[in-house]
Amino acid sequence: MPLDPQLLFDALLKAGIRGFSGVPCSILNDLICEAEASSKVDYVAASVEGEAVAAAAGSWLAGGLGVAMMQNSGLGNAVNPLASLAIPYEIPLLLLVSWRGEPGRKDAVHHYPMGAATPGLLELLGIPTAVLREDSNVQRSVADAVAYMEKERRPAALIVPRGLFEAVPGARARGRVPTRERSAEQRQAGRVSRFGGGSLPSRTDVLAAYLARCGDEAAVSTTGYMSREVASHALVDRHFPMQGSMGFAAAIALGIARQRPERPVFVLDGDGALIMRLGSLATIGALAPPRFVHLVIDNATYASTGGQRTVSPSVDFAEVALACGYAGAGFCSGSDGLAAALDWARESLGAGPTLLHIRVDERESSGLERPALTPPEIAQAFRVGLMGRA
Ligand SMILES: Cc1ncc(C[n+]2csc(CCOP(=O)(O)OP(=O)(O)O)c2C)c(N)n1
Repeated sequence: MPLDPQLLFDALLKAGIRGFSGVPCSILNDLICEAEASSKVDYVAASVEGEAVAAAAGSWLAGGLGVAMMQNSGLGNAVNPLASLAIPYEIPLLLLVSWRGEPGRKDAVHHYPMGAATPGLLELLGIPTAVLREDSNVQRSVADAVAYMEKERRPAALIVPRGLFEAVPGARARGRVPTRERSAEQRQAGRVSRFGGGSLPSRTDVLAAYLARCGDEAAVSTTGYMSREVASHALVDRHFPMQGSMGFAAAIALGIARQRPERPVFVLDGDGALIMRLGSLATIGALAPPRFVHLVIDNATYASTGGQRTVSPSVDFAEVALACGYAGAGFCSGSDGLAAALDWARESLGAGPTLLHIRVDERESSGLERPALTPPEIAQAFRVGLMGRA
């Protein structure tokens, strides 16, 4: 006898999970429809499974608890933020993974390789996994997974096979996920604010100007030299200098913003990192967190790995952000305009997500070390700092 999908939704609620995010699978359709429609939870319709993991991590960093839902085909898309963010930073989050291509069951051929690999892949990552079956006590399985997550401060996974849940007839996204089309006026309204003059600043100059204005605010910085430099200021009760999960700084910040919408959140992104996960602009633009400022510090290189060229010179991040629904976007192309650009970005708080693209030169501070604190210490300090603040 198939189970009622409401059982799983209720069990997740009972376990204290409120930050739902995911990429759909037909097996999880009813659950996702319920998450979209329910006012008791928050649902982030992610652009890719790794973004769902990063958003769930952000929920926890802001004092909540999240679940990332995905088809097992997308587990590969989630491995990087699991292996380099959730596990090393000891961030509990639940994975709800459907099981296409389960060995011994008929399915589309392209699902078989991942179907065979799914439990082993999770095991290789050291993520304890339970397979839900028709005779499972769903509430107990969820409660056990969450108890483990909170005790061990690690991710845990539940696998949902095909046919386990009876399909709710006509279940369709009834959505609180914004389905609003942007009006012609809104599409027209977005204009890039331009700042500049003088030579290009360095990343260090930008960071100093940013800290002078916004140093008290919560911020997530991208992997590599950026986070090393942020960490050198030792403001871990408000800055999360992420190492790993390249490209997902904005998705982590989105998870934070959804958990704590009243708090401003800044992202200190890199051009290479943003290009890697450009899809997050669409998610953020659509969900429109009101106090979200996305700074893209663009040196046109992957500086942290030796200065190889990125394709950023041909990418207009500000226009892309506006096209994705950001409320405002700016471009700063010279030191003389830096202060005004950052003031403009700060003043945009409350109006919806804003992206400020700042061109910098390739100068680097010398002797930047990795953060002195361990990843779990950083995550804990940030979480405590954020939870303790109004
Ligand atoms: C998924 C993944 N791919 C590649 C890397 C290696 N890596 C670390 S930092 C970095 C460069 C990031 O470039 P950018 O975002 O432009 O920042 P910059 O280094 O220029 O400050 C790369 C490629 C990684 N950590 N993770």
